[in-house]
Amino acid sequence: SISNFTLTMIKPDAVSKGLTGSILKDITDAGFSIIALKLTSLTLTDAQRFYSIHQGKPFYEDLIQFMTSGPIVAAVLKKENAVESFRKLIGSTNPDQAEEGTLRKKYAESTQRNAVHGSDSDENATIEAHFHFADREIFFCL
Ligand code: YYY
Ligand code: MG
Repeated sequence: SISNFTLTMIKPDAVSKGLTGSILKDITDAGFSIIALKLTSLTLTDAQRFYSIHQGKPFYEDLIQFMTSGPIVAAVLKKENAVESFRKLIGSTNPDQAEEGTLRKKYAESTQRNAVHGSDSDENATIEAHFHFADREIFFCL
């Protein structure tokens, strides 16, 4: 199905290394419009809620710890078929398996510290966009 938008987070590893500008440029060069954007952070409760689907998995506690360790950048991105197109741009969860030219290949340190989040379905893109942004902060006109 065709979705117009997806939600991304530039994760604490990439923000702390000053990669925000490069990553946003790669994203817009790939044809996405940034229709919402903020430098923010996740509280413990926020991170537990955002990643609740992964609760109980062996990596969950460390993931929550990492995602609350520093500032992140949240953005809503608009493009035709945005969810699938952006998942292709970010590459595999494990950067060692990510294709050349993908954001995780270029910027990730490890499976946990993998630089960028992307929504995995249209339904989750809607949930995740509203997790970070009020309606008035999302500009579909862009
Ligand atoms: O959607 P994606 O981010 O590519 O991976 P998920 O399977 O949804 O896992 C979310 C997040 O959890 C992943 O980006 C890093 C972390 N993680 C991990 O630390 N170790 C794993 N074996 C799997 C995922
Ligand atoms: Mg996922």
